[in-house]
Amino acid sequence: MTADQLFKQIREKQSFLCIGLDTDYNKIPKILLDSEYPIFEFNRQIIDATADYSIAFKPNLAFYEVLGAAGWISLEMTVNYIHERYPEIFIIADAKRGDIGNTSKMYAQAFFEKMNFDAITVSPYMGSDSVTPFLEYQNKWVILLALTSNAGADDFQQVVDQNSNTRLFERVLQKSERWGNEHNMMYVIGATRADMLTLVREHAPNHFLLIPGVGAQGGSLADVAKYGFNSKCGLIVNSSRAILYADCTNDFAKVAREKAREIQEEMSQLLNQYKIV
Ligand code: OMP
Repeated sequence: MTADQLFKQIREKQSFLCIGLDTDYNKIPKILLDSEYPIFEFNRQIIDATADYSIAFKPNLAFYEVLGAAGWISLEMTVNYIHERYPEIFIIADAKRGDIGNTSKMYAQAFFEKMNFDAITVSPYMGSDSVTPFLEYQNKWVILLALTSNAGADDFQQVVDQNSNTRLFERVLQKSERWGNEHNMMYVIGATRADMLTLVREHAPNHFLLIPGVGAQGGSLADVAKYGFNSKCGLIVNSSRAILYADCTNDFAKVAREKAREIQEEMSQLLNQYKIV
C-alpha cells in the first residue's frame, strides 16, 4: 500500500485509527471458546464491527505466538480475512523484529511474502543491515521503533549524546533517513510522549508516525494531533485494549464498534479543525 492510498482512506473514513488486535485468550467471551479458532472468531467479529471506522489493524504477535500452532493459524486467517473483505485496510505485524542481515531477510519473507502484511514493526538497535532487508519490498513498510510509550523508553531512547546534544531516538530518526524514506518507512512514537512530537517532526516532517498509547496507556489524542499532524495527516493512532475489551459479554463487538466510532468522531473533528480533510 502507498502513502497516497493511506491518505485517501483517512480522507474517506475521516479517521486515522488503527485497532490493535492484541487478542488475549483469557479475555475473550467464553461463548467463543467453543469455536475451532476462538481467537480468529473474536477478531472476525471485531473487524466486521469496526472496519468502517478504522484504517488499519495491528495484530501483536505475542498474543498469537503464545498459543503455538493454533495462534499462527489464527493470525494467518485474520490477515487473509482482512485482505479479502476490506482490501483498503492497512495491516501491521507488530513483531518488533530485527537481526543480522540474513536473519532479517527471513523475517521479511515471512511477514511480507508468506503472510502478506503491509508493514512490520522493527527494532533499530542492530543497525542498518538488520533493517534494510525489510526495505527491499515495493509498497511494504518498515515501522521503526523510535520513542516508545513505555516507562523504560527513558533507559536508552532519551539518553543525550553530549557531543552532538541529541537524544538516542533522534539519532535513530537521523540515521535511518539514509536507509529508507517517507514511502517505505514510518516511526513508532508513543502517545505518552506527545511533548516530543514537535522535535520528531523537525527530523521527520513527512513520514507517517505510528502512535500507540492512547486509551489504556492514557495518551491524549488531542495533544498527539496538535503536535504530530502534517499536511497529509501523517498519523496512525493505535488503540487495543480500550476497544477490544470495552465489554466482556456477548455484546463485545457492538460495544467495540461504539468505542471505535467515538474515537473516529474525535479524529474527524481534529482533521477538520486542523484543515487536513
Ligand atoms: P493498548 O495499550 O492496549 O492500546 O496497546 C498498545 C499496543 O501498541 C500493544 O500491542 C503494544 O505492544 C504496542 N506498542 C506500545 O504500546 N508502545 C510502543 O511504544 C510501541 C508499540 C507498538 O510497536 O505498537
